[in-house]
Amino acid sequence: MPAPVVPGSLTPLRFKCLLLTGAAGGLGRELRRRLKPYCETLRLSDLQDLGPASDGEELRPARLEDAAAMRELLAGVDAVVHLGGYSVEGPWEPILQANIIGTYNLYEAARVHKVKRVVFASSNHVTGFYRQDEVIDARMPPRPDGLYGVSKAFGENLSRMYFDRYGIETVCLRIGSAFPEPTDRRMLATWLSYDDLERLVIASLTAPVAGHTLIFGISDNATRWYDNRLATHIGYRPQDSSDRFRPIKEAAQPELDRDDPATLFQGGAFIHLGPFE
Ligand code: NAI
Ligand code: 15L
Repeated sequence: MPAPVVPGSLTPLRFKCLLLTGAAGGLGRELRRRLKPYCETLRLSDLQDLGPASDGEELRPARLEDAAAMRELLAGVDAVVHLGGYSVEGPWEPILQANIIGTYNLYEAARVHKVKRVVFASSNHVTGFYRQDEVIDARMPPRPDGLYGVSKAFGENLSRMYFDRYGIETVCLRIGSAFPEPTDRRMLATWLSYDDLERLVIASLTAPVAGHTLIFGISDNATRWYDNRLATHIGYRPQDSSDRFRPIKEAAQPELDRDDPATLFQGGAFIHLGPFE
């Protein structure tokens, strides 16, 4: 096992004001403590309670679908890590509000305030209908496995337009499964450790030239469905691997049902979810 990352040790302090959206969520809570050492002010936003502010933190509750609030939120920000949004397959309306209207509001505010770079939390579900026996790269067309995946594909395309028209750089992280450890056999391929998440976000924030880049967010897992060679300019080197969990996960789930599409497609169980209306 590699030595754990000491937060703040990957690069010298870089940002006067870094905005983290979705800061009350699972990954937001993790990145909150990990990103603080890299900035003078870490501005935290969510619609849920963010708890008390620590030194150097600024709490700014906001709903992504509130354009005026987003306009205020991005004032004075150097860069954004955009995690906020509806984070699983679900009904159309909240996905529309948070992931489509909300992401548009974020980029419009970024344009107005001349923010230079965004790290956007996209998802493996943009390409969830590729099969598990295919290895895909960022040039292959999206094949979303549901409305959630479509909304993340929208964010990827929207951010490309904001780069081409206005020069706002975005690194879209097609995150696999970022959890403390893999919870099932599928995650042996999709797992991203929290330390590697920090490495990926810091590399994306600090790469000298990021342009508009799609990168798959996974650890150095032996089994993987994603080829990141088109994104080596970002300089992300995963150091964890799901391999140490393999024996226990395979023992817990020895048989896979080959007739179940969730076993065949990369999106796993998401492909069964819905419709919700
Ligand atoms: P999460 O659901 O725990 O956190 C999302 C946060 O966004 C929540 O705190 C929620 O309150 C906030 N949010 C939702 N709707 C909002 C709105 N309308 N206005 C303001 N805030 C709103 O999700 P998690 O796991 O922390 O994921 C973070 C991001 O990464 C999400 O965008 C998710 O889609 C993406 N992602 C996460 C993966 C993972 O394995 N955890 C995998 C792939 C993508
Ligand atoms: C995602 O996009 C979700 O946000 C996360 O909760 C996991 O379900 C992950 O994908 C996954 O595919 O494991």
